[in-house]
Amino acid sequence: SKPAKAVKDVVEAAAGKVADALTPDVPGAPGSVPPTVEEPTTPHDPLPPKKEQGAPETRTPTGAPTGAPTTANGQQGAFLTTSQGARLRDTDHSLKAGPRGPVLLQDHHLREKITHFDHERIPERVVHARGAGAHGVFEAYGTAERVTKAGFLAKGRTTDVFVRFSTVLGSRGSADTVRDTRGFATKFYTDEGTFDLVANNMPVFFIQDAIKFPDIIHAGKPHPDREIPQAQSAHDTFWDFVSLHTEAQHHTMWNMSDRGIPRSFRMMEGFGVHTFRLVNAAGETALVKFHWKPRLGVHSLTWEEAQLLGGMDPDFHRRDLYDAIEAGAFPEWELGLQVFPDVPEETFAGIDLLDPTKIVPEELAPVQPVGRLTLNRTPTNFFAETEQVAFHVGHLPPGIDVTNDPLLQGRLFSYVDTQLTRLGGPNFSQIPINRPHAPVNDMLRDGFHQQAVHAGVAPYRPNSLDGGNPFPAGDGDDAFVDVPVTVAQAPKVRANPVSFDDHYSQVRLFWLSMSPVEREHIIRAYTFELGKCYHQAIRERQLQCLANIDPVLCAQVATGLGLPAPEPTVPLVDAAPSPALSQVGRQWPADGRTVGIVVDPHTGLDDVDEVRRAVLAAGMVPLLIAPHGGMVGNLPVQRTFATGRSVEFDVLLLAGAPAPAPDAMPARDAKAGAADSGSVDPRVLLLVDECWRHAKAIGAWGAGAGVLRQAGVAGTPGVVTGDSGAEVFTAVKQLLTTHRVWERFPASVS
Ligand code: HDD
Repeated sequence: SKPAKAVKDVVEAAAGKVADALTPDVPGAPGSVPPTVEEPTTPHDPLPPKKEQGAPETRTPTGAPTGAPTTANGQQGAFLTTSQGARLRDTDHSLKAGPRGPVLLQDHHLREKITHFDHERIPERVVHARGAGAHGVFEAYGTAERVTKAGFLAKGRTTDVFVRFSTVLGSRGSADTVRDTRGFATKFYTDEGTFDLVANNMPVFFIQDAIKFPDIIHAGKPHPDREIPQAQSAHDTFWDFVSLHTEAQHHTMWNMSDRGIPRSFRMMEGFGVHTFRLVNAAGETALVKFHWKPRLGVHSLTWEEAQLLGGMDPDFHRRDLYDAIEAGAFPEWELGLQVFPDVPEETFAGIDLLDPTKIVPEELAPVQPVGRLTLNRTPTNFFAETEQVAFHVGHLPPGIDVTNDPLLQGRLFSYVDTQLTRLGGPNFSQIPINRPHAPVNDMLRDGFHQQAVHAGVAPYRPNSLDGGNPFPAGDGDDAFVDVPVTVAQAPKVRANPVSFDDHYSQVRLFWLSMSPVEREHIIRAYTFELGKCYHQAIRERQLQCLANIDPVLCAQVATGLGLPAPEPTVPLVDAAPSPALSQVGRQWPADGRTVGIVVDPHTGLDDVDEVRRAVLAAGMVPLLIAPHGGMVGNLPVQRTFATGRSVEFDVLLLAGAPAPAPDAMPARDAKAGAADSGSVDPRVLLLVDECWRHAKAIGAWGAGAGVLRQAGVAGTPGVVTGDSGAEVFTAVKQLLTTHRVWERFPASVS
């Protein structure tokens, strides 16, 4: 893991940058710079791109840059031009026969501008349409050298990466915080060819054979008649499918768990799901599963927060990722490997390694760290990079190969195929974000959107006309290795191995590995989702699946639905729980969290600046919440009672007890006729109430402590008071290491 000093440096850098970002340029404010407003009328060259904005260079077959201009910066010179570079005087008026006359067909600028606009959209991804990307770097520890010859995993090697996170079901404009699996796709631009690790935040998949992929996606997407619901699994077709294809029950349970509603992309694990085959320099092979482990730990939203955020900030995860990177709080993950001997049965501890609905518990095969990923740069242009990036599970460097997992085999076909429609032809690898950083010398030619000007006359092998170029790599030339596994002589069948028939034992393992509070969340999620189904038969069929997982789970969901709980139809097998599956009970770094500080402009401001600085020094982001915008004392206000809602804070601090403002909503207590109603702004009471319900730490000092009493939460677990802001923040910081204060809600299931 990261050396302590490096962590400190990052945190300090983050603190400095956040502080800078939060200091407004208010004339007269201490340290402010008077604004220089320039009218945008004087021609000047466009702002230079940030130095890191350049696309990977176009390279010659020998790897030397061609000197061709990068296409990342499509803005050159000071003047507006046509697409052909002719300068334009006017782009606001079409060419007409007199000011009141009809528009002339000869207006080539008008036609070019509108035609291009008409074709700006491309088809969204058929799955994973909603996403957010970031650039970064991967540094290898060298610990994988024993099992793979992949150069990017050699000790000390650093490799540029681009990562795209996504939801699966929703359209491109859907909300970030829906209950769904998250994609976690990483493009490693290695100097031996691109490696795409196209992963999810869950280690298992709904189906065992790629031939069912269109079916599960048709079932999960909105109903074909009305195209609702958007980005939801809480509907009949989804539950119809997963209750009929019981292999889906394991992945479904992950979705119903807190993993389905991550707090942040920065706080998600990633899993390559399939077993891959590695080969080392000596030609020895091993089977592996890839894991991403976030430095900040795995944390989730509560379901109510996720729902509120869907309306209040549908871009919550995207914003969180970009804000963190731009504040210098770079998200980090370790890449880890679970390594298994490459035995002919392709099993480990009795678990079939080719079955993508099964995990190997980390307690049986520890995840061994092999390198660190740091995301340190946001994209310059969403469309050019995040939208056009094209991942493919078949983009593999020497040292990594596939296995016969039937889900992986189908994916090997689908990922190139889908880009042909989405990116309009076979040359998508030439789009800047997709260009390999290794020299490319293929014999692929022509096609839509060809960017390369291929020289020579003989794109075939062998040839005598181009001097024999290009040449196949020989031994010692670091070529890709197709591991020569023996393919069994077997009859052609449409069938799965018998071991694939076990659909329940690992779902039960997951359930048994959850803490009581996580089990409660799972019960509520199933009850909510099935409660949204219209068809009684589907609810009953899914209850039968739950009965085959656990009687308590089934009984509680059945009670919520008002249906009888069925008896299991398969024996319930008790496996030893896997603590690694639970998110609760461990402590994690708390940096990168958002701290809301409620201030009263009239009193209690003395401590606030000190607390704000302590928050920054802890690598967290303080947001001051006040009745009005602008400044309170000499401090900038980031949220008002009108613009701020509890869901954007991980913790709430109360430095004061602001009285109701004229624009406040009616007080709850006023309705109830409570004696002390009206002394605190009801929006502050709502903030406290929601933070409390969402199990967030709350701290107060001075007049703030009175707010806790009025909100009825004083003295409850995770609600801290003290003599000074510094003392309270220290206690709250400690609470944040476990992310939530679940002790507030004694669990009813064990
Ligand atoms: Fe897939 C996109 C992950 C099974 C077919 N998939 C896609 C993305 C991720 C995954 C993260 C988004 C990539 C991006 O950000 O551009 N998919 C997975 C995982 C799977 C999986 C972890 C199982 C272990 N996928 C899967 C199957 C098929 C596909 C079985 C088809 C047979 N997936 C696609 C696709 C997509 C895609 C249609 C849509 C957009 C794209 O590829 O580029 O080809």
